[in-house]
Amino acid sequence: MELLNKPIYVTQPYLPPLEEFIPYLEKIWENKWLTNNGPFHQQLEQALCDYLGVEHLALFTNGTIALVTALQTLRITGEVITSPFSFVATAHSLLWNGLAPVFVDIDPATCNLDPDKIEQAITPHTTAIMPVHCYGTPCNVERIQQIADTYGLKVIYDAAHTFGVKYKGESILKHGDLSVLSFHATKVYNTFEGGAIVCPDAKTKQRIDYLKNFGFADEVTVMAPGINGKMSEINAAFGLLQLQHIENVIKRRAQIDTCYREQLNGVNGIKCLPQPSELANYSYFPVFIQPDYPISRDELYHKLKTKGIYGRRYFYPLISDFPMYRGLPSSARYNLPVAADAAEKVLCLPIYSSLSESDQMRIIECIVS
Ligand code: T4K
Repeated sequence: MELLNKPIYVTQPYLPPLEEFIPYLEKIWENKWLTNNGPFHQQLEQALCDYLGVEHLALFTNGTIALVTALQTLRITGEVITSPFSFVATAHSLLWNGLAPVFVDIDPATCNLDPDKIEQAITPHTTAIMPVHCYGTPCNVERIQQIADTYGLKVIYDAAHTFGVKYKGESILKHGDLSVLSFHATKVYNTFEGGAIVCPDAKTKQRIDYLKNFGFADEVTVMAPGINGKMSEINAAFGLLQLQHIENVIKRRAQIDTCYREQLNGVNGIKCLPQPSELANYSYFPVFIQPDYPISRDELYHKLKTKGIYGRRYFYPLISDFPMYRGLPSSARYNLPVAADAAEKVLCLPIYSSLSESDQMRIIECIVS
């Protein structure tokens, strides 16, 4: 018997019917090729380029190692401007490379880096900007590129939330020098663990491929101190299967997004981000709890929890408040008022393709009542 009111998490991974995965496993068993650029890995790289509409894509074991490698690919040094309103992996990828994060405040309308505040953070040591397309909402890519061009900076987008998102009719992943995706279990498109770097040319792709394979260019040549960032055949095979279902997954997420917007529209003290105007992926549904809502954000978070509804405060605390970052001059509260306000008010509501209508109504009732 199914338990009444089983927990509702902020997300649940989409899993295709198990029997659809068996033929992939049989093939792996038959090939005895488990990792290191195997046949499924090669197929998935091509299939993702086709699906996403990008030229070159290198698969990774996860998004964090992909971010670390992206910075090494472009030989970034010194200071990197980034967002404090993100998952901690964004800034950790800088520390893993011995780089200094410089946090810049966000735009309240998007939760992305505020382009108006980037220039004042640039110093002679700045070499790159690492913006985040937070919740899958595209950054102001034109303004960011303009600033990067003016100051000779590289742009690496943390595009972990941005699978399949289009901007002005084209993949958002085409902007900047590199974009990094995450295929973690909690993402719209998942390979259990996984990630990728999207790059514009074959030469860069080759450097990325060396770097993710210990730096090996051939059996006896090591070009750089690379890491082991390779995706296995099991993950790649699962990725191929997931791609067959992705349209339906995103369609269902869109319905859930619409339902939240309709039902929460006009509820005092609940603010949503604007509805995305172009092809979105509905990866998160953040709401911002305002002072005129009857209880605080944390009280609502706990109230939902007592009913088995596990929303998440993405992204609270701010990255700049974690111990390894809070001593940085750019982490000062007065430098990041908008991000600090968002972190205090945000609550991401459950959104995933298998969320039932009745469970969504339970969530909404709990917020409205
Ligand atoms: N940049 C950005 C902007 C990111 O958001 C992320 C990852 C990265 C970089 C790094 O990419 P990866 O290296 O992860 O590929 C989760 C994810 O672990 C993380 O991937 C993600 N961002 C972040 C926003 O969320 P947690 O600590 O909140 O995950 P966890 O384990 O608490 O899971 C959340 C809920 O999901 C659970 O309450 C239940 C559900 N869940 C989770 C897993 C793992 C499942 O139902 N099944 C599962 O297998 O970080």
